[in-house]
Amino acid sequence: SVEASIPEPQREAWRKFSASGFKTKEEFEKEFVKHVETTLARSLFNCDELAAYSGTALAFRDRLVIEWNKTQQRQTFADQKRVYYLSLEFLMGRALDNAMLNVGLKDVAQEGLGDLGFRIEDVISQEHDAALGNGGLGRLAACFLDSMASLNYPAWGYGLRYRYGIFKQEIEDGYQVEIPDYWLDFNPWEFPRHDVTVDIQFYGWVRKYTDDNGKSVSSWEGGEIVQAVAYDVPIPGYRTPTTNNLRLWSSKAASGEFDFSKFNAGEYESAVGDQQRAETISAVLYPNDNLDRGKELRLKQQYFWCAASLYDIVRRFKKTERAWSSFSDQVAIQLNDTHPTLAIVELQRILVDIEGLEWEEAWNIVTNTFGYTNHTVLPEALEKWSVPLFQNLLPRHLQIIYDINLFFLQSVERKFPKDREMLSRVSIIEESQPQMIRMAYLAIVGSHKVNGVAELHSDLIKTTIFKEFVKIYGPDKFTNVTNGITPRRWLHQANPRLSELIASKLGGYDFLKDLTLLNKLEHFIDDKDFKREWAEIKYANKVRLAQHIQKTTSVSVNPRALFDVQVKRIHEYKRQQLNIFGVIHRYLAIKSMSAEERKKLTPRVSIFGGKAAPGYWMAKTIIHLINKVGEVVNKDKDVGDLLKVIFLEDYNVSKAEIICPASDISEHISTAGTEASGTSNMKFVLNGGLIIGTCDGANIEITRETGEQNIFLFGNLAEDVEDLRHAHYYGKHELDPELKKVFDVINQGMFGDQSAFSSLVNAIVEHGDYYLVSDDFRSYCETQDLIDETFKDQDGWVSKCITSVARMGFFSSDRCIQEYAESIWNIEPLDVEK
Ligand code: B1H
Ligand code: IMP
Repeated sequence: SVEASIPEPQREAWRKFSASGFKTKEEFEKEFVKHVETTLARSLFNCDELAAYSGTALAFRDRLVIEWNKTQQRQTFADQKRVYYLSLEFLMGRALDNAMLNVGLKDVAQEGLGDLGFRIEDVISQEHDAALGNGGLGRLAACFLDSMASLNYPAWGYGLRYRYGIFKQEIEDGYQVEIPDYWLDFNPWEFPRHDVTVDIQFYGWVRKYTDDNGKSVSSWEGGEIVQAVAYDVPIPGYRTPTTNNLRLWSSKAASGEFDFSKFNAGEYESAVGDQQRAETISAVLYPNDNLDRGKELRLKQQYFWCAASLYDIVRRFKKTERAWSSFSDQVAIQLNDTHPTLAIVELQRILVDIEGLEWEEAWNIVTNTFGYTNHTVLPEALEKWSVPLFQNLLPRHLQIIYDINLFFLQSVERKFPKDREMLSRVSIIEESQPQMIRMAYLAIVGSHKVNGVAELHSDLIKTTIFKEFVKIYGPDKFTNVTNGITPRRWLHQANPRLSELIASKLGGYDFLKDLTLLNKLEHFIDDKDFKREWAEIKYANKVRLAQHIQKTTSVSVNPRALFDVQVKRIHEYKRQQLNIFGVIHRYLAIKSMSAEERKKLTPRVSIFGGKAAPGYWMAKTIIHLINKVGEVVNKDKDVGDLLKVIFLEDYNVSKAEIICPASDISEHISTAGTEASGTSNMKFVLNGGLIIGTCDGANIEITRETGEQNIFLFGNLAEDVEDLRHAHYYGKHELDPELKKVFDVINQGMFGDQSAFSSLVNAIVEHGDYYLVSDDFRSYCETQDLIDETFKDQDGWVSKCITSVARMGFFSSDRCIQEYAESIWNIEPLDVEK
């Protein structure tokens, strides 16, 4: 082994000076000052809060790096199976607070920073969010990394190092404006590995020939080369030495590609142009949530990242000198949606074309290695790539896909000899003009397990989009792993006071490692002091959000009012339009109330936040309407504190950490059967808020766990959606009369030029109301009235919140990762005590 080859004296010298991290306040201060003075070349006299952030981050980074190196060595020595999580999105948010809490030195840093003249909250809030994702799917990947490290699984994340993450949102005149998110100016959390590079090929052609042994071989030749450079990000587990690695690939022109002949010929600009074209691949995250647009650059991103990751994984496997047949005993690869499906094809290509394995043997290895997670049933989000585009960019991969499809269809034919139609229904190639490659089908065929992300969703994929595949493979290939969230970030970090109160009752913070321990909180349901403190913490969190609202929107809201929050990507299926129409309905009701009636009404603050994809006009119109309603309502003296409407700009992970602890009610109101899971629903309940929601995604399991009396469910069921849409289509649905009144005032110009909102209204009145807003409007409004009534009994309300939190243990991403580990990856945690 490598170790044995290093002589003892050398090892001794290394051991002697091997770095060790700070533990005390003084040691922290020493590290901080050292970094500010030498790494940043600043001094006491120009150390502003940003410099203080940098100094603190660098001090903590050193600590992480020490454990990170040891973890990687430990995992290499242990030589057991690893899991690789391939995701085009990792929505990490800030790293410093998380690092401090996970290594257990936040108190030390707080005191140290105090000595040096800084408040830790101000220092923490200097950090720019790492926003390499759109929404739930990307944040799920980040929670999974936290859980895999906290549970000591040997796990790597692989992604792309976008220069620009999801855009920053500003609101101008009520409209969304997108600002580029350049986040890499100072990023102490990444380590460039200029020595870890992979050349990635595009375009070119396939040459077929017979080798010396008479074997027919395909070789991919010509085309362009772009270089992938690794950037590594340490992922610390909570109170464990395990610090895993997230490897992000950045693109640059391959060394041979900067064409010096062009340069010498005076074509400086075109030489630089080549350079820039290569860098474009990892330049920007596609800002679409639940939408596939089929752009060539996106396909390039996907192949670039899959090929670089596969090369790295195969290289690491080859160091073990095992037989190929043991590949899937050493390697599990999880595909976060279909975005990395090319990894399946790339592994098959490596094994067959480069390593010379027989097709069958290679394909066995491939299918035993991969697992595929589906995150959506929305047709517009199911990835398809046009065959001509693919043929041009990845000619050899297209051939391999054709072969995979051929062998697959042959096996289907053997199984269903009489059903010719079946073949075209399940073919990986859709016979359209042009032909399209169905990536979800390819992912199913190339994996040993396929899972959905909540029970309803996993049932739906088996009975709708993938039902033919259940017939072919049997039901066991399809399984459910309900999503989860990390309680470290979403309780302990976001809501430190609640976490502390819980710890005081449960006798410590073990619940952060085993969230089911929360169930002991039910013993305190009649404890008056406990409930009072609970309510005080919620109030303090609402005050903090109210201050943020005041600062960013100049609107004052009363923290005693009911805070009603809907923050998530803006999408018609998530139905922010239902919410804002409900707000208008409430506004009209208030305007027509007597003074007596007004006194009885529960004051409410309706808070919205979320980004619209830049090209999604309907979503942008919804944002516009929310803002215009806010302008009218918030300045209406007649209404005062009874109703306020707020749109929070630029919703992101760090803002979610302020918003989630401050809600009384949050809205998860998607058309039944459309939201695969949702994860913010879990975050809000874990922070002591209740939910208004449809019977969709994880709402159903939250109800199962917390009890029907603790959640406000409304609306039609998934099983009825098809019939309802049908009724709309044949004009058999009458617009809800209360909703009609809302449309009337919009059309009369109550919120400004009505033509700005006509598409939104017409989608419901004239174009079939695909998302069933009218069908659910009445039960939505009635349920909101019930919430008003329930909120009046504050003691009863707090009881519901405590009971719900006590029953949220199931939704830890630790539980979720353990399910993946046992039922899909077949991996064990690594003993870190040895
Ligand atoms: C989810 C996406 C998604 N599902 C395509 N699908 C994308 C699809 O850039 N693209 O092309 C980006 C994202 N995102 C979400 O995943 C679901 O809508 C949520 O319900 C779910 O909670 C989340 C995590 O499973
Ligand atoms: P890789 O698996 O070769 O990518 O290496 C990842 C990390 O594992 C390295 O940065 C080292 O910290 C560690 N590592 C790699 N090879 C060895 C080894 O032979 N012995 C111990 N640790 C190793």
